[in-house]
Amino acid sequence: MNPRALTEPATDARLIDALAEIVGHTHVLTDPELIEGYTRDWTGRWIGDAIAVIRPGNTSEVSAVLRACFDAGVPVTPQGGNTGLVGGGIASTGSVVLSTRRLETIEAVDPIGRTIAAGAGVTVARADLAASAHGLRFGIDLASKESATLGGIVATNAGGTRMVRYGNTRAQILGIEAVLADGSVLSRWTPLVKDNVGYDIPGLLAGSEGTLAVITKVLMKLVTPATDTQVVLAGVRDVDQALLLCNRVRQSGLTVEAAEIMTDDGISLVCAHTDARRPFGTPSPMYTLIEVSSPRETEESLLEVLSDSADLIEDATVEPGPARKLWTLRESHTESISASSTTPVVKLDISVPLSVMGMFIDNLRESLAQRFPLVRPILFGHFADGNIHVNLLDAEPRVAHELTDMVFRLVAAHHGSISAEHGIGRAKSPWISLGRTETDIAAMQLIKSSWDPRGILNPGILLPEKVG
Ligand code: 2HG
Ligand code: ZN
Repeated sequence: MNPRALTEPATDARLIDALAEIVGHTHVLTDPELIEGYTRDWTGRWIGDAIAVIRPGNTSEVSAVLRACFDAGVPVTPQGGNTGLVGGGIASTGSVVLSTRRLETIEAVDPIGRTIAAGAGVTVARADLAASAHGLRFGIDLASKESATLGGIVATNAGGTRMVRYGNTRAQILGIEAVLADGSVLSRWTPLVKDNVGYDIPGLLAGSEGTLAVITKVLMKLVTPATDTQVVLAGVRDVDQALLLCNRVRQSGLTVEAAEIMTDDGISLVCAHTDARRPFGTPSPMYTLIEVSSPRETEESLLEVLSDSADLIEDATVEPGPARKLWTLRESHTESISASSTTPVVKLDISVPLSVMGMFIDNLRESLAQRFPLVRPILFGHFADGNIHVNLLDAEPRVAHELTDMVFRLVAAHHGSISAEHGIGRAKSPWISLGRTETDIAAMQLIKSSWDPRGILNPGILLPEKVG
Protein backbone atom coordinates (compact mmCIF):
# COMPACT_ATOMS: atom_id res chain seq x y z
CA MET A 1 0.00 0.00 0.00
CA ASN A 2 1.31 3.45 -0.84
CA PRO A 3 1.68 5.10 2.58
CA ARG A 4 0.97 8.63 1.33
CA ALA A 5 -2.33 7.54 -0.21
CA LEU A 6 -3.74 7.66 3.33
CA THR A 7 -2.62 11.12 4.28
CA GLU A 8 -3.56 14.71 3.64
CA PRO A 9 -2.66 18.02 5.37
CA ALA A 10 -5.31 17.63 8.11
CA THR A 11 -3.99 14.15 8.90
CA ASP A 12 -0.46 15.54 8.98
CA ALA A 13 -1.47 18.26 11.46
CA ARG A 14 -3.23 15.72 13.72
CA LEU A 15 -0.21 13.42 13.51
CA ILE A 16 2.21 16.20 14.41
CA ASP A 17 0.09 17.03 17.48
CA ALA A 18 0.08 13.38 18.48
CA LEU A 19 3.86 13.15 18.02
CA ALA A 20 4.38 16.27 20.13
CA GLU A 21 2.39 14.60 22.91
CA ILE A 22 4.81 11.67 22.76
CA VAL A 23 8.20 13.41 22.57
CA GLY A 24 7.38 16.90 23.89
CA HIS A 25 6.82 20.01 21.76
CA THR A 26 10.47 21.07 21.77
CA HIS A 27 11.45 17.86 20.06
CA VAL A 28 9.12 18.28 17.10
CA LEU A 29 10.64 20.63 14.52
CA THR A 30 8.60 21.97 11.63
CA ASP A 31 10.20 25.38 10.96
CA PRO A 32 11.90 25.04 7.51
CA GLU A 33 15.02 26.80 8.82
CA LEU A 34 15.34 24.47 11.80
CA ILE A 35 14.79 21.30 9.81
CA GLU A 36 17.21 22.18 7.02
CA GLY A 37 20.11 20.42 8.76
CA TYR A 38 18.05 17.22 8.69
CA THR A 39 16.58 17.42 5.20
CA ARG A 40 19.70 18.02 3.13
CA ASP A 41 22.98 16.17 3.20
CA TRP A 42 26.29 17.96 3.70
CA THR A 43 27.41 17.40 0.09
CA GLY A 44 24.44 19.47 -1.12
CA ARG A 45 23.59 16.76 -3.65
CA TRP A 46 20.62 15.27 -1.76
CA ILE A 47 17.85 17.60 -0.70
CA GLY A 48 14.64 16.18 0.77
CA ASP A 49 11.41 17.35 2.20
CA ALA A 50 9.74 16.47 5.50
CA ILE A 51 6.57 17.45 7.30
CA ALA A 52 8.48 17.39 10.59
CA VAL A 53 11.62 16.21 12.36
CA ILE A 54 10.89 14.16 15.49
CA ARG A 55 13.57 13.69 18.15
CA PRO A 56 12.53 10.91 20.55
CA GLY A 57 14.56 10.52 23.74
CA ASN A 58 14.18 6.79 24.44
CA THR A 59 13.03 3.49 22.96
CA SER A 60 9.43 3.78 24.25
CA GLU A 61 9.12 7.15 22.54
CA VAL A 62 10.52 5.72 19.28
CA SER A 63 7.99 2.92 19.57
CA ALA A 64 5.06 5.30 20.13
CA VAL A 65 6.21 7.55 17.25
CA LEU A 66 6.36 4.60 14.87
CA ARG A 67 2.98 3.26 15.99
CA ALA A 68 1.40 6.69 15.32
CA CYS A 69 3.05 7.00 11.88
CA PHE A 70 2.08 3.41 11.05
CA ASP A 71 -1.56 4.11 11.94
CA ALA A 72 -1.53 7.33 9.90
CA GLY A 73 0.32 5.70 6.98
CA VAL A 74 2.97 8.41 7.05
CA PRO A 75 6.48 7.43 5.92
CA VAL A 76 9.39 7.68 8.34
CA THR A 77 13.03 8.36 7.47
CA PRO A 78 15.31 7.27 10.31
CA GLN A 79 18.41 9.46 10.59
CA GLY A 80 21.58 9.38 12.72
CA GLY A 81 24.37 11.95 12.26
CA ASN A 82 23.32 12.72 8.66
CA THR A 83 26.87 12.07 7.47
CA GLY A 84 25.85 9.49 4.82
CA LEU A 85 26.91 9.98 1.23
CA VAL A 86 24.13 8.23 -0.70
CA GLY A 87 21.02 10.11 0.44
CA GLY A 88 19.84 7.19 2.62
CA GLY A 89 18.78 9.52 5.46
CA ILE A 90 17.17 12.12 3.21
CA ALA A 91 13.38 12.17 3.46
CA SER A 92 10.96 11.80 0.59
CA THR A 93 8.12 14.33 0.35
CA GLY A 94 5.53 14.02 3.11
CA SER A 95 7.78 12.00 5.43
CA VAL A 96 8.66 12.43 9.05
CA VAL A 97 12.39 12.40 9.85
CA LEU A 98 13.00 10.36 13.01
CA SER A 99 16.30 11.59 14.40
CA THR A 100 18.00 9.13 16.76
CA ARG A 101 20.55 11.69 18.01
CA ARG A 102 18.97 11.96 21.48
CA LEU A 103 19.46 8.21 22.11
CA GLU A 104 22.91 9.08 23.40
CA THR A 105 23.38 7.02 26.54
CA ILE A 106 26.46 4.83 26.86
CA GLU A 107 25.01 2.11 29.09
CA ALA A 108 28.13 0.07 29.76
CA VAL A 109 31.63 -0.81 28.66
CA ASP A 110 32.47 -4.37 29.67
CA PRO A 111 36.29 -4.71 29.73
CA ILE A 112 36.12 -8.48 30.31
CA GLY A 113 33.60 -9.30 27.59
CA ARG A 114 35.16 -6.45 25.52
CA THR A 115 31.84 -4.91 24.53
CA ILE A 116 30.07 -1.58 24.56
CA ALA A 117 26.30 -1.19 25.01
CA ALA A 118 25.10 2.19 23.78
CA GLY A 119 22.19 4.12 22.33
CA ALA A 120 21.93 4.51 18.56
CA GLY A 121 22.66 8.24 18.79
CA VAL A 122 26.09 7.87 20.44
CA THR A 123 28.80 9.04 18.04
CA VAL A 124 31.64 6.78 16.93
CA ALA A 125 34.13 9.22 18.54
CA ARG A 126 32.33 9.00 21.94
CA ALA A 127 32.16 5.20 21.79
CA ASP A 128 35.89 5.11 21.02
CA LEU A 129 36.66 7.46 23.90
CA ALA A 130 34.60 5.34 26.32
CA ALA A 131 36.45 2.22 25.14
CA SER A 132 39.84 3.96 25.51
CA ALA A 133 39.12 4.59 29.19
CA HIS A 134 39.30 0.78 29.57
CA GLY A 135 42.40 0.29 27.39
CA LEU A 136 40.27 -0.81 24.42
CA ARG A 137 39.22 0.77 21.09
CA PHE A 138 36.12 0.84 18.94
CA GLY A 139 36.80 -1.26 15.82
CA ILE A 140 35.37 1.18 13.26
CA ASP A 141 37.21 4.38 12.39
CA LEU A 142 35.84 6.99 9.98
CA ALA A 143 36.75 10.54 9.00
CA SER A 144 33.20 11.55 10.07
CA LYS A 145 33.46 9.88 13.51
CA GLU A 146 32.65 13.06 15.46
CA SER A 147 29.14 13.12 13.95
CA ALA A 148 28.50 9.60 12.61
CA THR A 149 26.33 7.63 15.06
CA LEU A 150 26.36 3.96 16.05
CA GLY A 151 22.82 3.50 14.70
CA GLY A 152 23.91 5.08 11.41
CA ILE A 153 27.03 2.99 10.96
CA VAL A 154 25.07 -0.19 11.70
CA ALA A 155 22.23 0.79 9.35
CA THR A 156 24.75 1.43 6.56
CA ASN A 157 27.19 -1.34 7.55
CA ALA A 158 29.98 1.24 7.40
CA GLY A 159 33.55 0.22 6.55
CA GLY A 160 36.19 2.90 7.10
CA THR A 161 39.94 2.87 7.44
CA ARG A 162 40.25 -0.07 9.91
CA MET A 163 38.10 -2.48 7.95
CA VAL A 164 41.16 -4.22 6.55
CA ARG A 165 42.04 -5.10 10.18
CA TYR A 166 38.77 -5.65 12.06
CA GLY A 167 36.12 -6.11 9.34
CA ASN A 168 33.05 -3.96 8.66
CA THR A 169 30.41 -2.84 11.13
CA ARG A 170 28.37 -6.04 10.68
CA ALA A 171 31.36 -7.98 12.01
CA GLN A 172 31.34 -5.94 15.25
CA ILE A 173 27.69 -6.35 16.28
CA LEU A 174 26.70 -8.76 19.03
CA GLY A 175 23.27 -7.44 19.93
CA ILE A 176 20.68 -5.01 18.72
CA GLU A 177 17.47 -3.36 19.87
CA ALA A 178 15.25 -2.02 17.11
CA VAL A 179 11.68 -0.80 16.72
CA LEU A 180 9.63 -2.33 13.94
CA ALA A 181 7.29 -0.38 11.66
CA ASP A 182 4.22 -1.04 13.86
CA GLY A 183 6.03 0.08 17.01
CA SER A 184 6.89 -3.32 18.46
CA VAL A 185 10.33 -3.52 20.05
CA LEU A 186 12.68 -6.28 18.94
CA SER A 187 15.56 -7.04 21.27
CA ARG A 188 18.27 -9.52 20.29
CA TRP A 189 20.57 -8.74 23.15
CA THR A 190 23.15 -11.36 23.92
CA PRO A 191 26.79 -10.68 24.74
CA LEU A 192 27.73 -14.13 23.39
CA VAL A 193 30.25 -14.43 20.58
CA LYS A 194 28.91 -17.93 19.90
CA ASP A 195 25.12 -17.98 19.69
CA ASN A 196 23.64 -19.95 16.84
CA VAL A 197 19.90 -19.77 17.51
CA GLY A 198 18.11 -18.93 14.30
CA TYR A 199 18.44 -16.17 11.75
CA ASP A 200 21.10 -13.50 12.14
CA ILE A 201 18.78 -10.55 12.83
CA PRO A 202 21.53 -8.07 13.85
CA GLY A 203 23.39 -9.06 10.67
CA LEU A 204 20.24 -8.46 8.61
CA LEU A 205 19.64 -5.03 10.12
CA ALA A 206 23.26 -4.10 9.38
CA GLY A 207 23.12 -2.48 5.97
CA SER A 208 19.29 -2.35 5.91
CA GLU A 209 19.47 1.47 5.64
CA GLY A 210 16.41 2.15 7.79
CA THR A 211 14.10 0.12 5.55
CA LEU A 212 13.30 -2.67 8.03
CA ALA A 213 13.35 -1.11 11.51
CA VAL A 214 14.68 1.83 13.51
CA ILE A 215 17.79 0.82 15.45
CA THR A 216 17.65 2.18 19.01
CA LYS A 217 20.49 0.44 20.86
CA VAL A 218 23.52 -1.66 19.96
CA LEU A 219 25.90 -4.04 21.69
CA MET A 220 29.22 -4.01 19.88
CA LYS A 221 32.62 -5.66 20.17
CA LEU A 222 35.67 -3.68 21.20
CA VAL A 223 39.24 -4.37 20.09
CA THR A 224 42.70 -4.25 21.61
CA PRO A 225 44.51 -1.15 20.33
CA ALA A 226 47.63 -1.77 18.30
CA THR A 227 50.75 -0.48 19.99
CA ASP A 228 53.97 0.72 18.38
CA THR A 229 52.31 1.45 15.04
CA GLN A 230 54.26 2.93 12.14
CA VAL A 231 52.93 4.61 9.01
CA VAL A 232 54.66 4.58 5.65
CA LEU A 233 53.72 6.80 2.75
CA ALA A 234 55.30 5.50 -0.45
CA GLY A 235 55.17 6.93 -3.94
CA VAL A 236 54.35 4.18 -6.46
CA ARG A 237 53.80 3.96 -10.20
CA ASP A 238 50.32 2.42 -10.01
CA VAL A 239 47.89 0.51 -7.82
CA ASP A 240 49.40 -2.86 -8.75
CA GLN A 241 52.74 -1.77 -7.25
CA ALA A 242 50.88 -0.66 -4.12
CA LEU A 243 49.16 -4.06 -3.85
CA LEU A 244 52.49 -5.86 -4.21
CA LEU A 245 54.02 -3.66 -1.51
CA CYS A 246 51.08 -4.32 0.81
CA ASN A 247 51.49 -8.07 0.30
CA ARG A 248 55.21 -7.84 0.94
CA VAL A 249 54.52 -6.02 4.20
CA ARG A 250 52.11 -8.79 5.22
CA GLN A 251 54.52 -11.56 4.23
CA SER A 252 57.13 -10.02 6.51
CA GLY A 253 54.92 -10.76 9.52
CA LEU A 254 53.79 -7.18 10.09
CA THR A 255 50.07 -6.63 10.71
CA VAL A 256 48.41 -4.21 8.28
CA GLU A 257 46.23 -1.84 10.33
CA ALA A 258 45.17 0.31 7.36
CA ALA A 259 46.05 0.51 3.67
CA GLU A 260 45.05 3.47 1.51
CA ILE A 261 45.73 4.69 -2.00
CA MET A 262 45.79 8.27 -3.29
CA THR A 263 46.69 9.91 -6.58
CA ASP A 264 48.95 12.87 -7.24
CA ASP A 265 45.89 14.97 -8.24
CA GLY A 266 44.28 14.21 -4.88
CA ILE A 267 47.44 15.14 -2.95
CA SER A 268 47.64 18.41 -4.92
CA LEU A 269 44.05 19.31 -3.95
CA VAL A 270 44.74 18.54 -0.28
CA CYS A 271 47.91 20.69 -0.35
CA ALA A 272 46.00 23.54 -2.00
CA HIS A 273 43.20 23.47 0.62
CA THR A 274 45.01 22.64 3.85
CA ASP A 275 48.38 23.33 5.49
CA ALA A 276 49.66 19.93 4.34
CA ARG A 277 52.88 19.89 2.32
CA ARG A 278 53.71 17.67 -0.67
CA PRO A 279 55.47 14.58 0.72
CA PHE A 280 58.33 14.32 -1.78
CA GLY A 281 60.26 16.67 -4.09
CA THR A 282 59.48 14.56 -7.15
CA PRO A 283 55.80 13.60 -7.49
CA SER A 284 54.71 10.01 -8.09
CA PRO A 285 51.55 9.05 -10.03
CA MET A 286 50.15 7.38 -6.90
CA TYR A 287 50.86 7.15 -3.19
CA THR A 288 50.06 4.37 -0.78
CA LEU A 289 49.72 4.92 2.95
CA ILE A 290 50.12 1.74 4.99
CA GLU A 291 49.89 1.61 8.78
CA VAL A 292 51.44 -1.42 10.43
CA SER A 293 51.93 -2.93 13.86
CA SER A 294 53.95 -5.85 15.10
CA PRO A 295 54.56 -7.85 18.25
CA ARG A 296 58.29 -7.19 17.70
CA GLU A 297 60.23 -4.06 16.61
CA THR A 298 57.77 -2.51 14.15
CA GLU A 299 59.98 0.25 12.82
CA GLU A 300 62.95 -2.00 12.11
CA SER A 301 60.78 -4.65 10.42
CA LEU A 302 59.10 -2.03 8.25
CA LEU A 303 62.38 -0.41 7.22
CA GLU A 304 63.68 -3.85 6.27
CA VAL A 305 60.68 -4.49 3.98
CA LEU A 306 61.04 -1.05 2.41
CA SER A 307 64.73 -1.48 1.69
CA ASP A 308 63.90 -4.82 0.01
CA SER A 309 61.16 -3.13 -2.06
CA ALA A 310 63.14 -0.59 -4.07
CA ASP A 311 61.68 -2.26 -7.19
CA LEU A 312 58.15 -1.14 -6.16
CA ILE A 313 58.69 2.22 -4.48
CA GLU A 314 59.66 5.55 -6.04
CA ASP A 315 60.05 7.35 -2.67
CA ALA A 316 58.99 6.65 0.90
CA THR A 317 58.71 8.27 4.31
CA VAL A 318 57.92 6.66 7.65
CA GLU A 319 56.48 8.13 10.84
CA PRO A 320 55.33 6.65 14.16
CA GLY A 321 51.57 5.88 14.16
CA PRO A 322 50.28 8.53 16.57
CA ALA A 323 51.89 11.41 14.60
CA ARG A 324 49.09 12.16 12.16
CA LYS A 325 51.02 14.19 9.55
CA LEU A 326 50.88 11.53 6.87
CA TRP A 327 47.28 10.56 7.68
CA THR A 328 46.21 14.20 7.17
CA LEU A 329 47.04 13.85 3.49
CA ARG A 330 44.48 11.06 3.27
CA GLU A 331 41.87 12.28 5.73
CA SER A 332 41.62 15.74 4.14
CA HIS A 333 40.60 14.33 0.78
CA THR A 334 36.81 14.55 1.18
CA GLU A 335 36.71 18.20 2.31
CA SER A 336 39.40 19.35 -0.15
CA ILE A 337 37.53 17.69 -3.01
CA SER A 338 34.22 19.31 -2.04
CA ALA A 339 35.92 22.70 -1.77
CA SER A 340 37.42 22.49 -5.24
CA SER A 341 34.54 21.19 -7.33
CA THR A 342 32.36 23.72 -9.14
CA THR A 343 29.33 21.37 -8.81
CA PRO A 344 28.17 18.86 -6.14
CA VAL A 345 30.67 15.98 -6.32
CA VAL A 346 29.40 12.68 -7.70
CA LYS A 347 30.70 10.23 -5.08
CA LEU A 348 30.81 6.54 -5.91
CA ASP A 349 32.32 3.99 -3.50
CA ILE A 350 32.95 0.95 -5.62
CA SER A 351 34.96 -2.21 -5.11
CA VAL A 352 36.58 -4.53 -7.63
CA PRO A 353 38.60 -7.74 -7.27
CA LEU A 354 42.23 -6.89 -6.47
CA SER A 355 43.41 -8.80 -9.54
CA VAL A 356 41.67 -6.35 -11.92
CA MET A 357 41.96 -3.11 -9.94
CA GLY A 358 44.76 -1.68 -12.10
CA MET A 359 42.90 -2.54 -15.29
CA PHE A 360 39.67 -1.04 -13.92
CA ILE A 361 41.39 2.25 -13.08
CA ASP A 362 42.95 2.49 -16.55
CA ASN A 363 39.63 1.72 -18.27
CA LEU A 364 37.77 4.17 -16.05
CA ARG A 365 40.17 7.01 -16.82
CA GLU A 366 40.00 6.26 -20.54
CA SER A 367 36.18 6.12 -20.65
CA LEU A 368 35.88 9.33 -18.64
CA ALA A 369 38.33 11.15 -20.89
CA GLN A 370 36.38 10.05 -23.94
CA ARG A 371 32.81 10.61 -22.78
CA PHE A 372 33.12 13.26 -20.06
CA PRO A 373 36.31 15.20 -20.81
CA LEU A 374 35.32 18.09 -18.51
CA VAL A 375 34.80 15.89 -15.46
CA ARG A 376 37.80 15.64 -13.11
CA PRO A 377 38.18 12.24 -11.42
CA ILE A 378 39.92 11.95 -8.06
CA LEU A 379 40.45 8.36 -6.96
CA PHE A 380 41.40 7.27 -3.45
CA GLY A 381 40.37 4.78 -0.81
CA HIS A 382 40.88 1.58 1.09
CA PHE A 383 42.48 -0.29 -1.82
CA ALA A 384 43.52 -3.42 0.08
CA ASP A 385 39.78 -4.13 0.59
CA GLY A 386 39.23 -3.63 -3.16
CA ASN A 387 37.51 -0.32 -2.41
CA ILE A 388 38.16 2.79 -4.50
CA HIS A 389 36.31 6.05 -3.89
CA VAL A 390 35.59 7.47 -7.33
CA ASN A 391 34.95 11.18 -6.82
CA LEU A 392 33.88 13.05 -9.95
CA LEU A 393 34.34 16.80 -9.81
CA ASP A 394 32.86 19.55 -11.99
CA ALA A 395 30.13 17.26 -13.37
CA GLU A 396 27.03 19.21 -14.45
CA PRO A 397 24.08 17.89 -12.36
CA ARG A 398 22.23 17.00 -15.59
CA VAL A 399 24.94 14.44 -16.51
CA ALA A 400 25.23 12.90 -13.02
CA HIS A 401 22.91 9.99 -13.88
CA GLU A 402 24.64 9.16 -17.16
CA LEU A 403 28.05 9.46 -15.52
CA THR A 404 27.08 7.16 -12.67
CA ASP A 405 25.63 4.70 -15.15
CA MET A 406 28.88 4.61 -17.10
CA VAL A 407 31.01 4.00 -14.00
CA PHE A 408 28.67 1.34 -12.59
CA ARG A 409 28.54 -0.58 -15.88
CA LEU A 410 32.32 -0.58 -15.95
CA VAL A 411 32.36 -1.81 -12.34
CA ALA A 412 29.92 -4.62 -13.20
CA ALA A 413 32.05 -5.56 -16.23
CA HIS A 414 35.01 -5.98 -13.83
CA HIS A 415 32.88 -8.13 -11.45
CA GLY A 416 32.86 -5.42 -8.79
CA SER A 417 30.28 -3.95 -6.45
CA ILE A 418 28.45 -0.64 -6.91
CA SER A 419 28.59 -0.09 -3.16
CA ALA A 420 31.67 -1.10 -1.20
CA GLU A 421 30.79 0.72 2.03
CA HIS A 422 28.44 3.70 1.77
CA GLY A 423 25.28 1.73 0.97
CA ILE A 424 22.71 2.09 -1.80
CA GLY A 425 20.46 4.83 -0.41
CA ARG A 426 18.71 7.05 -2.92
CA ALA A 427 21.83 7.49 -5.07
CA LYS A 428 22.24 3.94 -6.32
CA SER A 429 18.86 2.19 -6.08
CA PRO A 430 18.25 2.52 -9.87
CA TRP A 431 21.33 0.33 -10.40
CA ILE A 432 20.72 -2.37 -7.80
CA SER A 433 20.21 -4.98 -10.54
CA LEU A 434 23.89 -4.49 -11.50
CA GLY A 435 24.82 -5.90 -8.10
CA ARG A 436 22.10 -8.48 -7.41
CA THR A 437 20.15 -11.05 -9.44
CA GLU A 438 16.39 -10.83 -9.99
CA THR A 439 15.75 -13.62 -7.49
CA ASP A 440 18.02 -11.97 -4.94
CA ILE A 441 16.16 -8.65 -5.31
CA ALA A 442 12.81 -10.47 -5.04
CA ALA A 443 14.01 -12.16 -1.83
CA MET A 444 15.00 -8.77 -0.39
CA GLN A 445 11.61 -7.34 -1.40
CA LEU A 446 9.87 -10.22 0.39
CA ILE A 447 11.83 -9.46 3.55
CA LYS A 448 10.98 -5.77 3.22
CA SER A 449 7.25 -6.36 2.75
CA SER A 450 6.99 -8.78 5.66
CA TRP A 451 8.87 -6.49 8.08
CA ASP A 452 7.24 -3.31 6.81
CA PRO A 453 3.86 -4.30 5.30
CA ARG A 454 2.65 -0.72 4.86
CA GLY A 455 5.94 0.41 3.31
CA ILE A 456 6.39 3.32 5.74
CA LEU A 457 10.09 2.82 6.52
CA ASN A 458 12.40 4.87 4.29
CA PRO A 459 10.50 4.39 1.01
CA GLY A 460 12.61 4.93 -2.11
CA ILE A 461 15.81 3.88 -0.33
CA LEU A 462 17.82 0.78 -1.23
CA LEU A 463 15.15 -1.20 -3.11
CA PRO A 464 13.45 0.06 -6.26
CA GLU A 465 10.08 1.53 -5.18
CA LYS A 466 7.33 -1.03 -5.59
CA VAL A 467 7.14 -2.49 -2.12
CA GLY A 468 3.96 -3.00 -0.13
C1 2HG B 1 36.43 7.97 3.29
O1 2HG B 1 36.96 6.90 3.07
C2 2HG B 1 34.94 8.07 3.23
O2 2HG B 1 37.08 8.97 3.61
C3 2HG B 1 34.45 9.17 2.29
O3 2HG B 1 34.37 6.85 2.90
C4 2HG B 1 34.81 8.94 0.87
O4 2HG B 1 34.51 11.25 0.25
C5 2HG B 1 34.43 10.08 -0.10
O5 2HG B 1 34.05 9.76 -1.25
ZN1 ZN C 1 35.82 5.20 2.75
